Formats: sequence, C-alpha cells, structure tokens
Amino acid sequence: MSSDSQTLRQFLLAEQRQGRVEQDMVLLIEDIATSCRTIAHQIRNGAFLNILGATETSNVQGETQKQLDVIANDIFIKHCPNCARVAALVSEEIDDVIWLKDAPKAGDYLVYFDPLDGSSNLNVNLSVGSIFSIVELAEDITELSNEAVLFSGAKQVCAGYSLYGPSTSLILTTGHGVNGFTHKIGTGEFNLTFPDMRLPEETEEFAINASRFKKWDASITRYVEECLEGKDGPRGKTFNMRWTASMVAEVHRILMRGGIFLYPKDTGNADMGGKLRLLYEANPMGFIVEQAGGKASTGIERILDVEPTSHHQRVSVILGSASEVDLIDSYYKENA
Ligand code: P6P
Repeated sequence: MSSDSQTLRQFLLAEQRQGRVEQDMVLLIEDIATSCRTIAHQIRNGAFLNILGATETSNVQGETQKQLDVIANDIFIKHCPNCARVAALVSEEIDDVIWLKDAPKAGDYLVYFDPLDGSSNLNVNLSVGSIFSIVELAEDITELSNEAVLFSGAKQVCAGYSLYGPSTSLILTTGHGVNGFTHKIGTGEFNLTFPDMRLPEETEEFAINASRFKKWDASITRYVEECLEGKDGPRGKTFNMRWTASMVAEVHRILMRGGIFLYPKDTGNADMGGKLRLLYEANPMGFIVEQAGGKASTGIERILDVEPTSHHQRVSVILGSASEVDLIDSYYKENA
C-alpha cells in the first residue's frame, strides 16, 4: 500500500462523484467511522481507564453488559444523529428502537448496530468489533413502533464493520463491492488499504464453536464430519478450523483468505431462533460477504431475503466461500 493511499473521505467523495452514494450518506459513514475510531481509543486505553470489566446490568439479549458495551453504544448514539436523515437507531444494547424524528420520511436512514461485538474477548485482549447496517426508507413511517424498522437485509444501502485487532480496520460496502480501510496512527485517518475485496470461492478452513457438536442438526454434523475426514474423506482435502468468539474477526479472516463461518440454530438455542441477531449482525455481514463474491444463508434461505418479525430476532448463520455455503444448503435440502 502506498503511503499516499486515499483517506475514507477522499474515497467517499469519489464514490459520490460517481453517483454511488449521496452527500448525506457520506456524512453518516464518516460519523460512524468517528464512532469506531473513538471506540478503538477507549479499548486500547481500557486497562488504564479501568473499563474492561462487566457492569451490574444485562441487555435485552439477557447478556451481562461489559462497561465497553455501554460506552460503545453511547458513542454510536452520540455521533449517528449528526446526519439529519437518520430517523431511528436500532442497537443490540437497547430494548426499543430509538426514534429521532416524529415523522420519518421516504429517503431517511435507519441505522442498526452492534456497538461492540465479541466483548467477552475484551478482558483477555482478543479481537472485538463494531457492526453497522443502514436502510433507506422507501416510504414515510406513520407509526413509531419497533415493527416499523423491520426490513429484509436486501433493503440495506450500506453495511460495514470495524475490527479492533492488531490494527483497526473499517470494512465498508454501499452495494458497489467491498473496500477495506486501516486506521493510520498519527494522522488518525482511515486510509484505503484493501480496495475491491474479493472472497476466495474455495476454502479449506471452517469456523464453528465445536463444543456445541452434540446440539447440531444432521446437515451441520455431516458437513463438519466430512471436513474432519480430510483427504481420505468425501472432501478429498484437509481442512483447518478456527474459532475466535468474535464474528467480526471471523468474517474479516474469511474476507481476507476465504473460509466459512457457521453459527447454526441448534438444540441449545432453538427456542431463541439461534445465537446471532438478524438486523445488526447477520444482515450487514451477509451484505458484505455477498458484495465480495461470497454467500450468506440460513441453510434454508438467503439471509438477506429473511423477512424479520422482530428487531432483536435471531437467525442461523452460514456465510463465506460460495462453494461451501452451496454444499451445506444442499445438505439441508436433502434433509428437508
Ligand atoms: P460463542 C459474540 O458474543 C458473538 O455474538 C459473535 O461475535 C461470535 O461469533 C459468537 O457470539 C460467539 O459465540 O458460542 O463462541 O460464545
């Protein structure tokens, strides 16, 4: 990467000149990037600020909130409303939709976010991330209810994540491919470091929480067992496994070198519909993965086609290299 790589603003203004994003979307993405930079700063100084621990509270998911979950949430809520077209915020950490306007209009934005994903990694200094998704309203909203933000992932106009790893990455799609930026120490800018990211079609690497193997359905069990059989098995090649307990880190690794990420609904989470949330985890990651040439499925249908029934709804997630997603989908079809 050259030292004079484009900044995020230069990239977004070039996209705007090509008619790919509107001015207001540029402003909103920059405010989200500012949120991510600010969160990164809090994380990297967390040990000195004594904020790496848990709070006494739980969120709507029933999960004990980490102090940084709350801090990251507050940072998103502070910055996103700067854009006048943001009508509502949907946060993993907040029970109800946060309405910012009394009468949202067609063209306004809904912003969905998981402010700090994988926060159980914080106090052991492993990767965490922020995930965001933006839908543009096609029609006015007449009733400010939690149901008014239920749109399928296919309606997204922008999605991205920030990965707080050895470096701070910002990965972004506005429906015209996927581009990766890295936070540059010194200037504080996000600079374009991974233009036009493409997800390898084939892979020898899968990611799943293997401690749940007794809870898996027949399709997932068959897929993982065949991977583990390696060269002598039906796959005819050796597979590797990774699990980092951070969806953002898994998806980033898959974008960079291929792979498949599995968090299926199983007998341990079926009553909740699965583990991962549709609107602010599966949909944005599905949009990004598809834009990079991969696929994202529930095993039964394309994730972006799922019609949500509630704003904290959970869903099975199978995403990554297209050939692997297709194979698992075929097993679900056989077992239907
Ligand atoms: P498990 C983090 O809590 C998360 O929502 C995802 O980021 C991650 O992939 C998954 O849950 C980890 O789940 O079962 O390993 O704790």
